[in-house]
Amino acid sequence: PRIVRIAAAQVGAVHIWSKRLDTLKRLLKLLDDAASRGAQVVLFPETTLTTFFPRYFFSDDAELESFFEHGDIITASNTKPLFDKAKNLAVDIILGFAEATDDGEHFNTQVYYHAKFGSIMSRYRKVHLPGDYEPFSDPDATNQLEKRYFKPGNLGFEAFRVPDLTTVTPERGEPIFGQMICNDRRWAEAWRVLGLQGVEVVFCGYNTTGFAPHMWGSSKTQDPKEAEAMAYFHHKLVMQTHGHTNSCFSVSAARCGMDDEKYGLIAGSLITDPQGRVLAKSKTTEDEIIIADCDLDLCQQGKTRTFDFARHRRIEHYGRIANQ
Ligand code: CDT
Repeated sequence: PRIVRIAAAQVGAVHIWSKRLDTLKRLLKLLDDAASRGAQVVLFPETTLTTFFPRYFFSDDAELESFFEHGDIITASNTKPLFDKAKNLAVDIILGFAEATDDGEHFNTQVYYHAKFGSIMSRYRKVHLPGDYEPFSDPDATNQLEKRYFKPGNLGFEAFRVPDLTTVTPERGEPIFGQMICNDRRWAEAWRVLGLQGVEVVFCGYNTTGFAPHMWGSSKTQDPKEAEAMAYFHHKLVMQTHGHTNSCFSVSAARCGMDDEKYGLIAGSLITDPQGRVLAKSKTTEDEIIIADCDLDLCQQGKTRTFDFARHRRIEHYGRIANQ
């Protein structure tokens, strides 16, 4: 077996008025909890450090900018304590945050930090940005202005190998990880691009609204309870299905709970195996660690038999996927 103990750190409500230092303290505690349970890798959610700000329209640029991280994420004052703790505990972390680059671009980003190396091994910028550019005219609507506030990711879906986590055999090598962010998980293309690189674990942080009728359009249910149940169902469905058809584990971490005491985000953080089975699932809508031992050798059945891409794919029929 090639076992890696992986945790997802679910983060409950973060309000627009929450102090960054208070949120950071919660993240440090989650990291301590995960480390005390032997986690080697801990995934934090999408835009972990603030409330999910794309639900608001900001006309003031300075206010909008305050939700973004500037400079080197490892040493910036807002985030340094988290990376320092990861290094001291020798636990790798994956952190989602709103990134402002030195040349003024904005991305919805997630990074893999290798504790022993003390550096970012892989940076991913969200490709599929949901929602709209313009806010809804209805003042009661929940917006999702990701298309306004972020540029689509420009780094692609790059799988990467991570040393020092588990036994390495000559035939398998080091674990192969991949990243995506929230809405990406609903797109088969994102998974398949990682799957084609032999990915063994896909990490995905998310903020998923439990009820947003304006955003969904009128065809979806208008009943809040039913809508929330559907949001949970679809989240689990895509993680199990796409993980299975790409013969990999899936790890997902929710930013959840009732932000600003009125905007509900689903929980449902999840770890699934290549057969689509649930290994761990959150029980609350609050800060919570879920954890599982993931034996990466379990990817082999799918990769060499059922979903052996080299033998079974028929790419002559797939042209439309890339061309339209
Ligand atoms: N953050 C994010 O990408 N949220 C989207 C909501 C889209 S509306 C269904 C998601 O796919 O969960």
